[in-house]
Amino acid sequence: MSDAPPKVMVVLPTYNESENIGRIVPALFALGIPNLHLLVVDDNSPDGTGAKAEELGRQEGNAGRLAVLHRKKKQGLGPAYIDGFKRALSLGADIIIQMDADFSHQPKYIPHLLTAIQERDLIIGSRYIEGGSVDNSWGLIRKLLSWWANRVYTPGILRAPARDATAGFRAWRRDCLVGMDLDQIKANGYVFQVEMMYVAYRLGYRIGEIPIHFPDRQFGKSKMSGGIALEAALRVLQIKRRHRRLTPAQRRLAPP
Ligand SMILES: Nc1nc2c(ncn2[C@@H]2O[C@H](COP(=O)(O)OP(=O)(O)O)[C@@H](O)[C@H]2O)c(=O)[nH]1
Ligand SMILES: [Mg+2]
Repeated sequence: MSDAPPKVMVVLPTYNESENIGRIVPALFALGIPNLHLLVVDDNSPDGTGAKAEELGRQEGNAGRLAVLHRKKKQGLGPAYIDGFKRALSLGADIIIQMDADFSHQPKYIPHLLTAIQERDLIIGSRYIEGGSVDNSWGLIRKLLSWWANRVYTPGILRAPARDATAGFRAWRRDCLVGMDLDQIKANGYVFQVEMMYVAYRLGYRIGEIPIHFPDRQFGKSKMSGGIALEAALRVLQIKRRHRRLTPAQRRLAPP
C-alpha cells in the first residue's frame, strides 16, 4: 500500500447557482486539502451554472481537479446525487463529500468531516447536536419543527442513531456507497437524505456526527419549501417499510 493521501471528491449538486458556483469552487480549493477533487452535478440550469462550472474547470490550478456532470433537466436533488455518487466511485474517489453549493454548508467544516470519517463509514454535519445551530433568522416555529422532525420524530420511527437525518452535509467512505445498492434509493428532496442514512444504518455501517452551524444562503433561491418538508416527514414511514429488512449480509462488494 502506498501512503498517497486518499482521493477526496466533493459532489456539488447545482440548479441555478451561478452566483455561488464562482465563489464555492475557489473556497473549496483554498482549503489546501491534498488530493481534493470537485464534481459539479448540474441539471441544465437555465442561468448557465453548468457552463460556468466548465469554465472554472479549465482555469489554471483547477484543471484536472474539477469535473462537471451535466444532466438533461431538473429532476431534484436525489437523482442528481445518485448520479454524482456513481460518477465519483467510477472516478476512484476514496472519500465522497456531499454538500450544497450555496454556502449553507461551510467549507471550513470539511477538515472536521475528514477527521471523523477515519473512524466511521458515514459522517453527518449535524445542526442538532451540541455545538450545532441554524441561522439566527429562523423563527421559533421553524426552529422547533425542524428540531422535532430530526431529533424526535425521525429517530423515533427509524431507531437509527442520526440526530439530523435530513442534513445534506456529509462524508461517505467509498466502501459504504459501494455496499449500498444506490438504484434502490428512490426518494427525493429531504427524504433522500433520510433514506441514504437509513439504508447505511440497516447495512451495519458506522454513522457519526460532527456539529455544524447552518447559515441561510446569501445568493440565489432555495428550491425547497415548507410543503416539501411536511411531505418528507410523512415519507419516513415509507422509508422504514421499504428497507427495514436489510441486513449487513446484503452489502454489495463491488459496483455493478
Ligand atoms: N442538480 C440539481 N441540484 C439541485 C436540485 N435542486 C436543488 N439542487 C441543489 O441542491 C442544493 C440544495 O438546494 P437548496 O435549494 O439550497 O435547498 P435548501 O438548502 O434546503 O433550501 C443547492 O446546491 C441546489 O442548487 C436539482 O433538481 N438538481
Ligand atoms: Mg440551501
